[in-house]
Amino acid sequence: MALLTPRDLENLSLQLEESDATIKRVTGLDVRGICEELYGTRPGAQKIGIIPITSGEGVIGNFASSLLFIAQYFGLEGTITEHPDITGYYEAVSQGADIILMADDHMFVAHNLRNRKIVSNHVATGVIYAEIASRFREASSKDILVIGLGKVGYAGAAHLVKKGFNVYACDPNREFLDKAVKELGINPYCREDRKRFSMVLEATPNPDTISEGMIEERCLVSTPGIPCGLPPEIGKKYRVDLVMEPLVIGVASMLYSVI
Ligand code: NAI
Ligand code: 0TF
Repeated sequence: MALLTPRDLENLSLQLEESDATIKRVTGLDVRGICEELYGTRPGAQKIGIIPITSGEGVIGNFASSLLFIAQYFGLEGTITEHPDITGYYEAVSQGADIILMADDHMFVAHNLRNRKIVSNHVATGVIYAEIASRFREASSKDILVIGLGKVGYAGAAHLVKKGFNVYACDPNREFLDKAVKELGINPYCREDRKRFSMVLEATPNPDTISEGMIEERCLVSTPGIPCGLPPEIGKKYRVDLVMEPLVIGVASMLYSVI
């Protein structure tokens, strides 16, 4: 799995400002508004304890400080523990943290110690990017394409099915595709179908996953994927609205979902 780099997390506030402006223009709500409607929650007096984790590839520069920025941006009080790992966990709980944020190379979780809700970044990210795609004000139908049915894409597809959308999906991993067809009832999609979409959730770690025949002009592509799956020249030619950001939107979804 490709991990975030300190460079991905540079200028996070500017990246957020740009995505939020696009989200507001295409859906009518900003990230905060979408999270409030999606989860029916609002940040209150909860304290966020952010614990750096050294296992695997170790601590990522700018990661903990980015989480602190996000917590504060959404009106929550946050602290980064002085120590990492178990000592940091002890420190956060002793200092009265209500919600713990921590990540190793495989799992990134928000755990509310008061109401016991826990969520993974994969699920929260899939759900919010799917929600954003599904709120496209200029959508031509209720058909929506999900590209990639891994941890993030599957959660997004499940959310869209639950919301009553006609979900089409593709993944070269046949097992993942069959599982989604069987469990969620989605429609398998292949390029040869020549069907085009005005709403797309892209959730792969690969570039160039979107080709010309898949999208309508002036469509919305909502993607947490790093790098971006939409080739810039296609984005320009089809005047695509693109929502893509490396951390804030997914973490906002994590926080609102456990509050
Ligand atoms: P994953 O590895 O579990 O799933 C990716 C899926 O994409 C796989 O099933 C793979 O077969 C499929 N895929 C690859 N190429 C494809 C193509 N051309 N067409 C269709 N499907 C294709 O990855 P995961 O955890 O679901 O993450 C997806 C992406 O989202 C990664 O780039 C990850 O770094 C990123 N991510 C971003 C977050 C954010 O906040 N922006 C949060 C979490 C993940
Ligand atoms: O890089 C990742 C995920 C993040 C998804 C959010 N976009 N792709 N996970 C590794 C996080 C490791 C954090 C590290 N252990 C630390 O600094 O605590």
